[in-house]
Amino acid sequence: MYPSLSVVIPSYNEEKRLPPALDRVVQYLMNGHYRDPEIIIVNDGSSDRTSEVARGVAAEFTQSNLRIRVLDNSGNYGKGYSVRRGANESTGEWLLVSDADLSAPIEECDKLFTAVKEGNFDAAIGSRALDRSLIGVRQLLLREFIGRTFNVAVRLIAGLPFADTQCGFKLFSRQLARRVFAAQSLERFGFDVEILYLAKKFGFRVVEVPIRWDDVAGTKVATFSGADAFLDILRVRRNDWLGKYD
Ligand SMILES: Nc1nc2c(ncn2[C@@H]2O[C@H](COP(=O)(O)OP(=O)(O)OP(=O)(O)O)[C@@H](O)[C@H]2O)c(=O)[nH]1
Ligand SMILES: [Mg+2]
Repeated sequence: MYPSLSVVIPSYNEEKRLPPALDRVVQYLMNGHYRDPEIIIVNDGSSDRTSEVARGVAAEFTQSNLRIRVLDNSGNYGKGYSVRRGANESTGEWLLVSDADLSAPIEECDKLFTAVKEGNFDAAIGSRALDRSLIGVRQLLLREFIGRTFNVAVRLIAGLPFADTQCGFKLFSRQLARRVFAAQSLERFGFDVEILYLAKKFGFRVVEVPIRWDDVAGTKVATFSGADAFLDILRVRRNDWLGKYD
């Protein structure tokens, strides 16, 4: 029996990048081999027409077996908040969290599934760092440098074994998602680190998988939020010391 899959897409001011991305995700799920496919777009207080364009696409599929739902946050609460909300409201046995720009082509989801199946893992996370020959369009050098530095900090401070925790393309089992998102406290860009830290703490098995990736112009991440993510690594350690995850 094929697994059921929910795709969660956190979206902040994505009126331009979301429609072509949704087209591709819809194609993938309609031609694919998943039972009960579902797409959940979490609109995080966008000031543009993200919600309207997403609802427009959803309306085209009300008669099909593909469910498309749009959740509107009442304000801009963060990517971490939005992913948690989408995860909690999704129903699939498996959950793919994907950025709205589809820098990781949706077809790479096959690779994540192959990896979890072969090794009996609870999650597979897409990685830009394991095989850089798979990167087509690279990020600006400064961005890439900050990303690498961030991941060194994650390894040193949070003790995680991964080369890239921040890639917006991750597959979680329902069991892992239920447990980990319930314990999540960080709601902005450091949440990936917390999720992976909690997964490890709770004994789940996570595999990092090299994927194809192309930078797409139009970033929604301000430099300041990037800096705050560094503090998030420390917050994870502090929370654990304080016993907040027990
Ligand atoms: N919910 C929510 N999502 C956000 C916010 N800012 C960005 N996002 C989403 O997070 C995802 C990643 O944002 P991007 O702008 O693609 O980030 P990026 O700068 O390209 O970062 P990389 O793709 O890792 O290089 C997209 O789906 C955004 O819509 C936010 O404040 N809230
Ligand atoms: Mg991006």
